[in-house]
Amino acid sequence: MQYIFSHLANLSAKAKTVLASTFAIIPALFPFSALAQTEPVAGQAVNGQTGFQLSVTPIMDSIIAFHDGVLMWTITLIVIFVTILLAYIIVRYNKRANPIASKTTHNVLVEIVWTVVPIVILIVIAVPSFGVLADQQTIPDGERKYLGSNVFSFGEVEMPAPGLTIKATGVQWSWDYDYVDYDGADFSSFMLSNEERLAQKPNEPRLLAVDFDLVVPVDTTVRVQVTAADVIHSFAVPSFGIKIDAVPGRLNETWFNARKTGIYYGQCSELCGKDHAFMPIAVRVVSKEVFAAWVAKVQSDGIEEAAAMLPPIS
Ligand SMILES: [Cu+2]
Repeated sequence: MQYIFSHLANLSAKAKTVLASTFAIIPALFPFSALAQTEPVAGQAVNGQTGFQLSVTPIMDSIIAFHDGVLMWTITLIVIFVTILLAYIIVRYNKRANPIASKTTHNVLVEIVWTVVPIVILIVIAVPSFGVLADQQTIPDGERKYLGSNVFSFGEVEMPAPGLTIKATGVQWSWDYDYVDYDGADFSSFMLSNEERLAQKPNEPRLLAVDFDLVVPVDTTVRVQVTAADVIHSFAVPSFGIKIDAVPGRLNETWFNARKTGIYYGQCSELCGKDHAFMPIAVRVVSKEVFAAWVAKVQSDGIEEAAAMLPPIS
């Protein structure tokens, strides 16, 4: 009996060492870029995707550059360092290898190092992070420059002042869009049920396709004023890098400038009730000419006629 127990203890000590060293080499064998096996696309998630959707705005460029560049390297190095430290302590200072424990309780140098190093790490993360946040919060005036994918620059991407303002109102369970510069151009956007989707928009994804898309022109700064009619919702489109709360009685502002035509989906991102998952946002980015024709059609003939003039998504 005694023999079995000591054998088991021995085995578990060995297993611990093996486990610890395995965990230590995993990050080295699989750099994070190799973990993403599915190529991301812009506008919607694809099966098996682990990273972000592709970016089509300078804000999302800066979010991706900050995440993949500064953050990922920082946390990967910390994980590797802590894992190696842990493995070393398990091997070197277990009861068998180190039967008489040291009585050391304080070490001034070590204590200073483990206080100062995390502060330095936080500052390195905070500086570009605040820059990215400030970009998101500041509507372009035509003069301010934006970080784009160089989060350590002081701004190198020029952005025109808003050419279009849209008011988006979160409603249980739709988004109401109002093109405030165009009289009469306002409509509600509801998710299509699966039957409706298969009948009307078979090439668009389930739970994301809506009856009437939010149509905007390409290469134009769009100011989005966001509010809600009932409870708190949140207006978010991942490929644009925007996510802002829609609060009743309050007007929040965000902006985007999409550089590529196409359709970009988002979802309500604040738990707002039973159909929270079923109030998607579909933004259709079209050429400036198509937008001008579309918005004129909305004003003259209504949203249904205008939606019919846009080619179906292939
Ligand atoms: Cu909602």
